[in-house]
Amino acid sequence: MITSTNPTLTELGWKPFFGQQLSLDEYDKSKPGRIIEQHRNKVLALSEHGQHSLVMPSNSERICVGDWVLFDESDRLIRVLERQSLFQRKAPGSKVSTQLIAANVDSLMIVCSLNNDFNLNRIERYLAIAKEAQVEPIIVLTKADQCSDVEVKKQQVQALDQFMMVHALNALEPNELVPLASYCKTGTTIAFLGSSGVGKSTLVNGLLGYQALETGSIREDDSKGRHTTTFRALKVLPHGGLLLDTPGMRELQLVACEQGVNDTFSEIMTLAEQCRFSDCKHESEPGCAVQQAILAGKLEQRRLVSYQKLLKEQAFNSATLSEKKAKDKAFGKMINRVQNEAKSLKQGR
Ligand SMILES: Nc1nc2c(ncn2[C@@H]2O[C@H](COP(=O)(O)OP(=O)(O)OP(=O)(O)O)[C@@H](O)[C@H]2O)c(=O)[nH]1
Ligand SMILES: [Mg+2]
Ligand SMILES: [Zn+2]
Repeated sequence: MITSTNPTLTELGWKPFFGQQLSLDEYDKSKPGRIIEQHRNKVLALSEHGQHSLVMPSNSERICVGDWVLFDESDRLIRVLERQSLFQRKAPGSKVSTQLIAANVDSLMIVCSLNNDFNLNRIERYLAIAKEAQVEPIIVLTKADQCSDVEVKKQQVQALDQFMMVHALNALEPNELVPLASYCKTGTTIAFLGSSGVGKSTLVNGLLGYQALETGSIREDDSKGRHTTTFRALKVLPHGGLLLDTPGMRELQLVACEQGVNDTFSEIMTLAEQCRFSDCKHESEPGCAVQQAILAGKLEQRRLVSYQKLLKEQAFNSATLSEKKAKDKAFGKMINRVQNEAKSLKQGR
């Protein structure tokens, strides 16, 4: 299918990093495409030639929206290209696994509304996954039209990191989206993450200039969203920026995110270098520079509590995951051994 509106590879976010991964044979025989939607039994990729519903091999690697893939002339997936960045979390509920959220993202818009959803601890969670993936975070505080102390809240967010970009706006007002539009450069992929009902899809629609995505009202009693968006989708802007809308997350449990957490709380890391003991837990040890900073009013107690909580959480989840991997591996080995024994028994018979 060739139409004049198909984006070029550059407009889809193709970079030398991806091109370098192709063998000569793959250059000849395969086509690159970007995953724009992923459903239970359907994966959509967009290429220079249009949309392709990919045929997935049964043993396919894990894939997520934003991935660059190679496929053949019958739209059969060949392989997923190495990712430049990846957001992941612990799979929700009691499942012991990770869930891939988005791949090859250049900037992350962390969306938080200025009503009851406003929560600094939650913003820090999102910051940790952005830092872990080495992706630039931008904070978007929506529903400024429904908040009486916008500047105070904006300052609280800015205090988390003085160099971070923080915007407060009414997402329903096109003029107020102009500062966000400047991030949407050709070939740049911007993901939107945040709780349900904060206005992620409203922002994407506003930047696209048309109602590409469904949006939904929030509950009146507790301002919680109704989980209107149910799948991740990558939308291409007319000039080639890419916007990745995601369903609101009930829980964002960190996994394999130690560096991201440390980078999010870099002032605590700096203070910790001055603690008397190199393994200081910043609790009641003598000579703790972190506790001294709290006493002197230079560090918020909330920051330390949030830092320690996230650090513990990611360590716990990472440990559970590697335990499960080790168990799975041992189980796999056991199955192999039993099969081999059965084979040699048969041959011996
Ligand atoms: N007043 C006001 N309403 C807004 C703003 N942003 C979003 N809304 C409204 O909030 C509701 C939820 O917006 P959505 O864009 O559907 O939220 P979402 O983050 O995509 O939610 P999920 O898809 O459930 O994750 C809709 O009724 C929007 O019109 C804003 O800045 N001000
Ligand atoms: Mg939505
Ligand atoms: Zn200390």
